[in-house]
Parts: sequence; C-alpha cells; structure tokens
Amino acid sequence: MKRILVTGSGGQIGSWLVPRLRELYGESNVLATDIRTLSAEVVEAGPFQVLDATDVRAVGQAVMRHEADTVFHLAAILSAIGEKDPRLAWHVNMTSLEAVLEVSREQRCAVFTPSSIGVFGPDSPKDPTPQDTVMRPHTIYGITKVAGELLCDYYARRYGVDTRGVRYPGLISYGAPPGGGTTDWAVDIFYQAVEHGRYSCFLAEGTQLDMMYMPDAISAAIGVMEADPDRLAHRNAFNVTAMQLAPETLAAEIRKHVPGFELTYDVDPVRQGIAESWPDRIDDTAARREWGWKPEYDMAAMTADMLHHLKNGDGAGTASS
Ligand code: NAD
Ligand code: AKB
Repeated sequence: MKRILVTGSGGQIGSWLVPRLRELYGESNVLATDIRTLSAEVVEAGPFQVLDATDVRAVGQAVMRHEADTVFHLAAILSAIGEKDPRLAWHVNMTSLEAVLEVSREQRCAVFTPSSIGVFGPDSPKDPTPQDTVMRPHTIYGITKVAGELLCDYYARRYGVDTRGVRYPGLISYGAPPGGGTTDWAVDIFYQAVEHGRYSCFLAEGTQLDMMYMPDAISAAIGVMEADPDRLAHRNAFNVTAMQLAPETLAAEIRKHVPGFELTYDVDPVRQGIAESWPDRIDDTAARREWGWKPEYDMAAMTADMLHHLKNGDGAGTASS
C-alpha cells in the first residue's frame, strides 16, 4: 500500500485529491499538509500537519516520520496572483519543488507535480497545441511551470526519481474555491448564476481555453501515477484536457438550467492578456496513448453536476483573485 504525503492539501485540487487518495490507499496512509491550518473537517478526517513546502528540512522530516513513498506536490502560486507578486511565485513554486525533489531523491519517493497549460505562450501553436512544442510563456507562473517540468525530468534522468505530471487546463469544481488563476471565471460563473442569476466576466467574449471538471483532474493525477512506467515516453508533463470553453459558450449551457441567466463583461487586461497567450485547445493524444487518459465529463455533464451541487449548498465561495 502506498504511503503518501500531499503538500498544499487545502487548495482547490487538494480538497478533492486527499479524500480520494484516502479512499483508495487507506486514511492513515495519506498525510495531508498545508502552510495553513485547515478546517476541522479536513484535519480530523485523517493525518494532517502544518508544513511549509519551501522548508526542505521540514519536508524531509515529514516524509521520514510518515514513511512516505509518494509525494503529491500541490503547493503553488497560480497565474493571476503570480503576476501581482512575481517574486513570491518564483520563491514558492521553485523552492518548494526543489525541496520536494531533493527529499524524494534522498528518501526514494515518487513525485506527482501538476504543471499547467500556462507553460505555453504566444509563440506556441494555438489549436491544437502539441505535446512537444515551443514553450516560451510570458507569465512568471508559466516560467516556473516550464522550469519545474525540466527540473522534474532532470531528477528522473539524473537520479532515477520517479517524477510524473500533467499539464492541467482550468479546473472547475465546487468545494474549496480556486486559488487566484486566469481560469477562475469558469468557477465563479456557476456561483453567481445560482446566487444572482447573472455574472460579469473578467475575460472577453470569444476567449476560449481548455477546461476540466475536478473529478477528471483527480483521475488524471492518480492515473498517471499508477501508469506502467514502461509505457511512458513522456513524464513531465502530459497535456490533458476535457473541453474548450469561452464565456458565452458556458453561459449558453448554464441558461438551459438557469433560464434568463445574464452574462456581461468587465475585462481585466492582465488576466485577458494571460488568457490570450494560452492555447485554444491542447492535444492530449500522448496521455491517451501512453496511460489511457480519457475524461468522463463534457460541458453538459459538468454543468449539470456543478449546478446540482451548488443548489444543494455544496459550494464554498468564489475565487480569491
Ligand atoms: P490552490 O491555490 O487552490 O491551493 C494551493 C495550496 O497551497 C493552498 O492551500 C495554499 O495554502 C498552499 N500553499 C501555498 N504556499 C504554500 C507553501 N509554501 N507550503 C505549503 N502549502 C502552501 O491551488 P490548486 O488549484 O489546488 O493547484 C494545485 C497545483 O495544481 C498547483 O501547482 C497549480 O499550479 C496546479 N494547477 C492548478 C490548476 C487549477 O485550475 N486549479 C490548473 C493547472 C495547474
Ligand atoms: C490558472 O489559471 O492559473 C490555473 C492554470 C490553468 O494553471 N487555473
């Protein structure tokens, strides 16, 4: 049975990933950690520890005490917050990854690190964006993700650390709010639709980006880590996508459930600039071929499920950006 440590457990992904890992591998085998204390519900559901992932000694001690053999490294600063404080993004994203990789080299752990569609930039082909192509992002977030992918591959080649990752698109979920990204509009829109019947979007009409519903994102993380290593030609990191959404496309789908839902625009130039530098559609053939990636939710299924849960009071607020 795997012994797992998760960093950044309280975020949008961690709040879904930790319960799923505990279901699969046993409650006591999954140590949830975050730089901040989390709700009693999370802390009492299994082992939890406050841990700053940039502190290599603390990460080393936590891995040793828990006897972890696998680290899911989720702690990071996302794209919109990163543009507000680039040095913080560089520090958190790079120092924490280097700490996790060093500890994993010493203590022989496998490592999952999410990358992002943010690795791509204006020079990358936009539709479709291939698995292997030009990656010259204009955001500090994207720069840390490209450097992170390369560092993970380096640790695999040089030290034999089993590093794997996926390039997530924008993730849509209820529960923990998104952490300050460019794709947060695709979560906010659902909360505003249910609460107020209207939404003012910070991206412009026609801005298409790849997206995925969180249950599929969790399957991707677990799927790539369970994949047969002999089938993997790539490691860090696989393009994965489930749907392509522009604000007006998603609004039309929401309107089928919330008649009269109104969409207006109040464009934020910073996040609009980031979105325009990202792909319209990534090609995830390599993930499908090498480890059987296949999403379950399309736009219609995701929208129905999101609205069902939010109407039942399963939401937890909107984005922090
Ligand atoms: P999030 O912002 O929701 O959560 C990040 C968590 O990390 C927070 O709970 C925060 O408290 C914690 N954290 C911050 N600094 C820390 C530190 N120094 N030590 C320990 N914990 C710290 O992020 P998320 O959406 O859950 O993203 C997780 C990973 O997935 C990130 O690497 C992100 O780049 C990547 N990703 C996310 C998305 C998305 O749409 N959510 C898309 C692509 C990639
Ligand atoms: C962001 O918008 O920063 C994230 C991502 C796509 O990496 N959601």
